[in-house]
This record gives sequence, structure tokens and C-alpha cells, in this order.
Amino acid sequence: GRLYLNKVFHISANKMFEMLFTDSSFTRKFMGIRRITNPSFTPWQKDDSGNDRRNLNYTITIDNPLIGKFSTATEKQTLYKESREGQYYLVDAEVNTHDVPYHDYFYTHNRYYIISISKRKCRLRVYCDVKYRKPPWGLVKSFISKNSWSGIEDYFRQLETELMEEEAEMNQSAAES
Ligand code: YK8
Repeated sequence: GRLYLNKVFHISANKMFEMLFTDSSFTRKFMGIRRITNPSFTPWQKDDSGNDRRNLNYTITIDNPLIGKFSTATEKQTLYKESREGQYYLVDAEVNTHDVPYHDYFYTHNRYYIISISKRKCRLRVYCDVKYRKPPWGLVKSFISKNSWSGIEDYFRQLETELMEEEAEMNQSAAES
């Protein structure tokens, strides 16, 4: 996969996990900014292999006039059992967009690492990959990959910006108290 985000934040690892992977006010706010609507989340639940899983459903807003304005999406997240609360979290997410052209050909795989650096700092790393379910015709493949990478890049650039905002606000109020 390609590395899309690799940054140290003045936010503890468990706070970062809570912000990104629970039904948090940060998630709600970020979805609002990205015009992601109708979100529904299942709670984290252990599967047979001992990992935790949850599913997200939402509607994304798309700016590309060639594609259509909206698509429903499902995101299946796995929190691996190797994760250690407060220390180290590894989450895989598989994102399927159901209403875009050629949606049955591809999905997106995102891997999130949250690594504690100190009591109040963590590193966040995100890798992304576009995966194919069946081999697309060359032109279709380049169409899918071009549109996917630009969308993914945009999303994670904005996630980084919003996390930095949140970090600044959190550390501001910590300094005042
Ligand atoms: C998640 C990857 C591709 C998809 C989109 C597909 C166009 C296909 C065009 C045809 C619309 C929140 C994206 C960007 C939608 C948004 C997805 C998000 C950002 C003509 C071939 C949704 C992370 C994520 C992963 C993949 C993104 C899609 O948390 O271009």
C-alpha cells in the first residue's frame, strides 16, 4: 500500500483510537466536513479468531460530475488482537462504494497504525491500497485507479488537517486549566 499519513500528534494513543474508531464527536464533525451522511455504526465485537470487528454504513458525497453525486458505502473494520490498549492499535478497513460505476470491480483497503510514543503523544500511520475483485479492462482500471487515488489523497490530507486542529484545541484547553 501507499503511505498516506505518517505523523506524530500531541494526543495520547487511546484518545486517538477513541477519536477515529468510536462514535466520537470528532468522527461526527469530520463526517460533516466531508459531507458523509446517514452514518450507522455497529459496536466493536469479538469474532471467532479473537479480533474485534465493526461495520459502518454511510453515504458519501462525490464532487466528480462524471460519477454522480452520492454513493452508499460500507466499511468493515478489524481491530487486531495484537493491539495493546493505550500502546498500540492496528485497524484494517475495507471500504466498498456501492453506487459508483464499476463498483463490483474494486474496493479500498486502509490500514491504520496508532503507536504510543509517550503519555501524551502518538504516531498515526495510514496505508491505502486499491484492490481488484476481478481484472478490469485496461482503460477501466486506469479510470478506477486515477479516481480512487485522488479521492483517497484528498480525504487523508483533510483528516491530517482536522486532527491538527483538534490537537491544537485540546492542548490549548489543557494549558488553560
Ligand atoms: C473512508 C475510493 C474511491 C471512491 C471514489 C470512486 C470513484 C470511482 C469512479 C469510477 C468516489 C471514507 C472514494 C474516493 C470514495 C470515498 C472513500 C473514503 C474516503 C468512474 C471508476 C470514504 C475512507 C475512504 C476510502 C476510499 C474512498 C473511495 O473512511 O473515488
